[in-house]
Amino acid sequence: MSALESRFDETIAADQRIEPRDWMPEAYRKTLIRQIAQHAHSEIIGMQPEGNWILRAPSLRRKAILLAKVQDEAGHGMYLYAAAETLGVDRAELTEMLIEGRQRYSSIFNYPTLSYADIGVIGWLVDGAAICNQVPLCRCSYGPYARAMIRVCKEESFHQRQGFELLLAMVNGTAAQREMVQESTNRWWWPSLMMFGPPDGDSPNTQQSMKWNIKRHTNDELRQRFVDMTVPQAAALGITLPDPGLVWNDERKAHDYTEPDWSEFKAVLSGSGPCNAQRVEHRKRAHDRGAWVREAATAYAQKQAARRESAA
Ligand code: BYC
Repeated sequence: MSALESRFDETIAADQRIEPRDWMPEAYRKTLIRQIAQHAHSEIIGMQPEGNWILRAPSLRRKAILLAKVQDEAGHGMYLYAAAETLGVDRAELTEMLIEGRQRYSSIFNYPTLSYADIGVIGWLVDGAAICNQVPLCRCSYGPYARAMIRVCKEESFHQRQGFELLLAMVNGTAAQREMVQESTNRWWWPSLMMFGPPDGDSPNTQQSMKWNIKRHTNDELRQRFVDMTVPQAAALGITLPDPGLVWNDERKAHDYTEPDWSEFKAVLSGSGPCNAQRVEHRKRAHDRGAWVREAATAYAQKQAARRESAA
């Protein structure tokens, strides 16, 4: 083993951070690029289902909150692309890979938003699941990713609270509004459980990622944490989670729950979810329409650089 490899192993064993200029095994770099890029793409694609409701928000207050949230997601995507760039990849290259289907984004964003209750339920369940998954990533061994996660998690907590607050207003409204919240919860519950990834036995990356201190918990551990956290919140809303198998297990001191339909998860990952084609097409269209902005910014930067050079 080389001195560089030993230093890397010692840093990981001491639970310290790897920084961009440190030597790292190629497989560690690749795993991080895969996960961080997928995470960045999720933030960017995740703007679509919620953005769909900005023009139809029921009040100015709701519109301002939703606009701020969607803008935050864009910011998260930017921090994460910047973190990925410290590993030697280029943001333009990552965007190409997303558009060409060579990199993934979270399965959850391939489901449609059908009512305004979905905005609340996404905040509550989807951001709630994201927080559960991402708080441990603040302790990830790769410095730039861990630091990006600290800020992202703070903003996600606000997102979760705004979702819950919207739902509280709806469940205290009319019977029709309560029904909207229940119907939306019924649709988003199972895809939210799938966000944590396949069951541990079918997760090819978990073991190695945990050895490298990239992941701190397995997919099933985090899913369980999410279920346990969500049950009392559903009770506070007076909403039923759509799983008759969801019961407290006093021996395990945790809830038993029914596994989501993993064949649906596989289908969504392989491109046949309800909105896969629409999401990628929309991203491609927005990227193509932004070409002139990128060209103008590059031309401006080149001109400034030439000016500085001739002044020197
Ligand atoms: N969707 O070995 P595994 C958000 C893939 S929240 C799609 O367990 P790993 C937001 C996985 O990539 C969402 N693909 O993988 C919230 C692998 O395929 P590849 C974003 C999934 O990496 C609100 C294969 O399945 N959060 O952004 O150890 C508003 C086997 O899985 C999914 C993150 O990305 C999935 N749900 O663990 C707006 C968090 N699950 O790559 C935005 C960071 C698994 O080998 N990521 N796959 O072809 C992680 O924590 C981990 O990457 C995962 C998966 C837990 C997701």
